[in-house]
Amino acid sequence: MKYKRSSALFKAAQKVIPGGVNSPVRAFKSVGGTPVFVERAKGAYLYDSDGNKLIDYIASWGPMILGHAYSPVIEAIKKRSELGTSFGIPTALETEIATLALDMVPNMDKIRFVNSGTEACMSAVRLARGVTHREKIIKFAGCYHGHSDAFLIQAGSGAVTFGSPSSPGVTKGTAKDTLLAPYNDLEVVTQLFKEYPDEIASIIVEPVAGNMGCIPPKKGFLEGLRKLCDQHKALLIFDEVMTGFRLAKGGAQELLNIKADIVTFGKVIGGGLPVGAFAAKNEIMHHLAPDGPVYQAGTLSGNPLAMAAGLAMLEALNDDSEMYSRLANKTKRLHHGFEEVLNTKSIPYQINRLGSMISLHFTEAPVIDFETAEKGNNIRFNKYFHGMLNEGIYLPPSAFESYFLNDALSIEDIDKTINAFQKTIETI
Ligand code: KE4
Repeated sequence: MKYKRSSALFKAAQKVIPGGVNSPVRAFKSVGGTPVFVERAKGAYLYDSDGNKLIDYIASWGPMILGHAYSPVIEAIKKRSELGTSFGIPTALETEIATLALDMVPNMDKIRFVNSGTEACMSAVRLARGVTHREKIIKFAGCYHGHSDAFLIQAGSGAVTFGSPSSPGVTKGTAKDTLLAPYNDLEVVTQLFKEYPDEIASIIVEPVAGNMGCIPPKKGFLEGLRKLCDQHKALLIFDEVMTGFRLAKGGAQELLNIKADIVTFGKVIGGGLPVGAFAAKNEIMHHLAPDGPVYQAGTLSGNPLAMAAGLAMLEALNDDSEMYSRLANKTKRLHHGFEEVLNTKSIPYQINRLGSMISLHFTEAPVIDFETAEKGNNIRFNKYFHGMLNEGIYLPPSAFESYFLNDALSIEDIDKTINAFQKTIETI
């Protein structure tokens, strides 16, 4: 498929926007080639600027779980916009969506809305530090919690890995307070608590990792983190920006039956508009301004349009108890279809899947953390990505991303995707 118009649009964008995009992954740097520009989308389909119709497997990186331009959300936005788009004054609507979200998610008493997943995670860490009066946090290599300085830290050297900035502009002072451990590795976490007794405010973790491809937690991993936090009086933050309202109504806490102390949200909770949120029990949330001293604020936090979109989305999810099993079954069908194709070839591969999150890795060994994810054959992945795009399938443009299925995908769409894979596999 030629991408003449997208290339022209990309050139124009590069003149006025850094890298031509407002978020780096969209620039196709990791898979090469020219990024596709999209004109519109409806249901499971994207319509790009070159007139191609593509089956979408990123769903805007998660939010479009019921498909694009989902009518109840569109109607809610239209209706609300006529009442004014932003006030900076409380509205009853914020209480409505907060109440519904807290009904759907277990174990939380209060929720604060912000404008992105980054803001939610950044605020959650500040809250944990404010509550515990401790400064260090533990995160896991390959987990992504947004672009706040404390998270842009890569593993240093040595078994007990010290953080070092993974981006210019992040100071060594910041990095020293972020400790790294490999995902699914309780040993290193245990050792970090020994190395830094009473200094660790919290562990922040993606309960199901989605930023190294999809990596489910090993049996006992999250339970182990829960135990270590209880032992050392640190707070366990579940970053559910991806998994929240996607894996189940109550997210990973419900599906995996583990209680976090603070949970962050994004993506689905905003129905496609900019919304993040973080939630906790009263005894933690009462530390947050204006009740308590931990400061956090935002001009557009609780924005009525975004709240209207999010509320319509959550209402739809709350009313359709079959949705999650339906979506998980579609993901399973895709998984088995890919496996059937791959088993006719001698290409090493791993497929990781949980609920409607899935990823394909061209590698021999099981993908259980960032190190094993990095062993994937990227050249092969890039050929796979472009091959599928040429067949009209839009996958995440990076081997280190989860696919996000949406409920507008039909069985026919899934089977078309499997057929596209059958053709593509011959070329890689
Ligand atoms: P945002 O600030 O992008 O809304 O959320 C940051 C974030 C936090 N936590 C998790 C687990 C996340 O996956 C994200 C953002 N996800 C990426 C996709 N891997 C967003 C895509 C992008 O950066 O453009």
